[in-house]
Amino acid sequence: MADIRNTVKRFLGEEEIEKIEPFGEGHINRTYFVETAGGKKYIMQMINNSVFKDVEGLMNNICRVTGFIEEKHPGETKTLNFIPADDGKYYVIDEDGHYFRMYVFIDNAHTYQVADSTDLLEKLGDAFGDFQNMLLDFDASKLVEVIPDFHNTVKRYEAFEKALEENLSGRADTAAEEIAFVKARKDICGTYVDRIASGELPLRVTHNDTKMNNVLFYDGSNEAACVIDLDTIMPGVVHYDVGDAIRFGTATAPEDEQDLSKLHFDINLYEAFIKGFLGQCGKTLSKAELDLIPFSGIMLTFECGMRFLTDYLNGDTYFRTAYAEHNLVRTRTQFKLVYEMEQQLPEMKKILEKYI
Ligand code: ADP
Ligand code: GN1
Ligand code: MG
Repeated sequence: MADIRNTVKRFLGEEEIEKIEPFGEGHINRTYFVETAGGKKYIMQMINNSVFKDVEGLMNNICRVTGFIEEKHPGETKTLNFIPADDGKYYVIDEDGHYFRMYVFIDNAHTYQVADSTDLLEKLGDAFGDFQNMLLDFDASKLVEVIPDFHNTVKRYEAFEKALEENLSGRADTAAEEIAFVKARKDICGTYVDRIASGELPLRVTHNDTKMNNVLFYDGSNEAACVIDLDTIMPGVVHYDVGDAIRFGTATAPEDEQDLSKLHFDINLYEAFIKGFLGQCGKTLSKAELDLIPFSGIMLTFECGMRFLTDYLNGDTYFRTAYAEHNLVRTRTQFKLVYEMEQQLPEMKKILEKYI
């Protein structure tokens, strides 16, 4: 097995390493915190190569985007700062064939798994709105589509149907209610995909994984420092980013809460997010885009739940799980949120009007 210290060396040369330890809670990559004897701090990540097949393309995307932001805001910590390896590339392949990258650790900052206030959600909206603004004039044709059809909900539905038919895990009968929940919503899957195809909704540069724990907030002031986890930056509609942020940020309990009585969609958190987000980039959005913002939370939460369920049916081959029912537990939280958002859609629309 490859020695992780040798991988660190490829980035940091002969600097003496004090600490290398696992970090963070992501479902896809493996994250390590690295500290040198001189007190310099870094994040090193093992990139999940079965999810991200084209690591070269992925790192090119990230370096282009971070370079673009850094050029606009030099020295402001508005984005991540990647470290080149000894061969000048921004990733390293170790002896076991694993891909790694490294970037500067942002000190005195933290992430949230669950929101503790509307103030936080407004700041979250602000951070993602600002991210959208910074990339408005970025040439999307320079980006490779790292995971094709990532938020193509119609294709995600097809993948669900295939998983159900194959039932590789043999667990379909333990998820009958969740399967029925998905089937009853087949007709919503085309909401965004169809309008992209017709040209009604424009493609922008989107982050596509706007969970609240992908924004760092400074300790003390609690101001947003920067948006992280840049793997899935690709062309997309604004609703992917708004919807996924609503999915995660407006929930009153974590994504894998087992006690569903603790979990609700909190419309006050939704309002705060919309206020922050539209305050930043509302003026750049068309009427067609704005009209479909309230529904985006439903769509992205449904899609995510369907992906968890698909993975459960396939036998947990995509998302990292800690126990056998983990993906089913995640599915249930998502579908409870979808249900509550559906009930409150008219209210969500009214709130949007307030901030246009
Ligand atoms: P994953 O794809 O596994 O979600 P992330 O890139 O989101 O990986 O990183 C995982 C966690 O590591 C984040 O939620 C955050 O807490 C922490 N983290 C990542 N990058 C930095 C950084 N530059 N500075 C400080 N903490 C970071
Ligand atoms: C994954 O890597 P992480 O944990 O930030 C997933 C997202 C899901 C999310 C659900 C590349 O994100 O799409 O919304 O889990 N990322 C990928 O928590 O599939
Ligand atoms: Mg993350």
